[in-house]
Amino acid sequence: MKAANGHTDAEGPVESPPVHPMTEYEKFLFDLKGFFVIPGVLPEDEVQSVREHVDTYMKDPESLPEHLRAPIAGPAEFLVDHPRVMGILQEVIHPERDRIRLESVFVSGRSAATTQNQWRPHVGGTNLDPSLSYRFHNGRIYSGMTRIVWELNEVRKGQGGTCLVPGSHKANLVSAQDGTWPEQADDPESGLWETYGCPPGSLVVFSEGVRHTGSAWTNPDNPRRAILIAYNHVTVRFHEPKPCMNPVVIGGMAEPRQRFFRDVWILPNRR
Ligand SMILES: O=C(O)CCC(=O)C(=O)O
Repeated sequence: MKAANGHTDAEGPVESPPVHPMTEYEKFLFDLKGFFVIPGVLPEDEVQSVREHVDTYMKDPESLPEHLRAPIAGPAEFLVDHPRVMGILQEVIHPERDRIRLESVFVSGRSAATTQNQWRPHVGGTNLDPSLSYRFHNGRIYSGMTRIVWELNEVRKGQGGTCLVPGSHKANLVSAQDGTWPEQADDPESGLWETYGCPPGSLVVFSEGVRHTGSAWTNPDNPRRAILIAYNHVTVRFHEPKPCMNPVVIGGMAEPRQRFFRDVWILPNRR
């Protein structure tokens, strides 16, 4: 028998932990715009311990035991399958947790002192590549690569958060895939770009198919500290594996979380 929300393996059904379901309004926003923000998901104590870990990882990774040398290890490991994230991914990628992979992670640490040109718009337009596709079929969303951003510091609107073109994951007449995305639309002043402000511990969710870019961090009071995680359907992979997500780090995680880093296949050998 198969668990409602889980998978079946040699040891029998594996129950998935409970998730916090995505709301109907969040689904509406994700379909309409390709992204949405949930302010203040993490309480202050969690933000603080994750931020401390990320700061150490950025500044002095060698001081961490080898299995904790990754942005989502140790005190940040719980982010891998945070119930708020799983509620979203199980709605937009696949209802079964085992059909979801975590394929890439990095830290964005831009600041007013060090920021360089971050304006590098990419993706956008209906995309048929499986990893960047966004489709709606038979009443449900099928999102390929889906980006989860944990903003650990305050983001002031227009001062360095991710910028996105709402609805661009579904644009029909132009596509970044075939090089027809208009240059005019990429101008930061084109009026097409949207961004956000949010308190520490907020969650930004977007389809990687949305045209998006980083932007210069101009807030002098705090740098950006964000963990950007890419999830995808288990049958596809877009990113080359990150060196930080190596067997030592993955092996240090709780077993159910290790499953997010399985190889890219579903069907086991039967003969
Ligand atoms: O750093 C950012 O705000 C944007 C990140 C980005 O471009 C991406 O996730 O592909």
